[in-house]
Amino acid sequence: MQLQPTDALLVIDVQNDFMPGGALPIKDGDAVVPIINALAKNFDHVILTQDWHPPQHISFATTHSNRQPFEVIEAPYGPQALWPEHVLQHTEGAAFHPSLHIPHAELILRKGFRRHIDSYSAFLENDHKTPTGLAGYLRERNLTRLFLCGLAYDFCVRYSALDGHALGFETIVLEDATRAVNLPGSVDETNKAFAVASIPRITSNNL
Ligand code: VGL
Ligand code: ZN
Repeated sequence: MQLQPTDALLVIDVQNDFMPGGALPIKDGDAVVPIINALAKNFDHVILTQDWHPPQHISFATTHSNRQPFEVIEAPYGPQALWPEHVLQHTEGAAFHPSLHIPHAELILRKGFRRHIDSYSAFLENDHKTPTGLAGYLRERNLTRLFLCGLAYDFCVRYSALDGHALGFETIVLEDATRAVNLPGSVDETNKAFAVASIPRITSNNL
């Protein structure tokens, strides 16, 4: 596959709390770091996202009484999964993995920074309506094709890819540069949703 000047690499949530030993660990999460560092060298445009929650965020099980991580609650905007407290603003857990090395990354987009609404997607918060501003940024800069990687395949990569596609960007997932949280059914559902939307899953050696 030939890369073009209008391509962008979107690196989702490569943050300490999602790594083994972190607050919301993803199995082998750290394995994506060297792959993404190598990938990024092929792109003129790289955008990083950073999940960035305040204390008592709606997605934390501890914010609600008698709730456990991985349960789902009904939020005013729809179903919301609950998680251990993670990526608290300005903590080490919210920092990027120390080995992530992409000096030319041009934008760090923070999301999930408001207490009462979560944002898995880099484009729309979890009400599936409120824009983060990323679509406008990409359009103004004429970045039309997106390659997604990072964490987690079945949550933030999933919703970012689906929204990017729905908003009119050509969207491709670099599957070997992602890892999944793997809740029951979550990877199968993600694969199905990508197939329905005709979002290709490729490996980074195709670039
Ligand atoms: C994520 C769960 C909660 C992700 C973020 O980056 O996929 N998952 N917050
Ligand atoms: Zn989060």
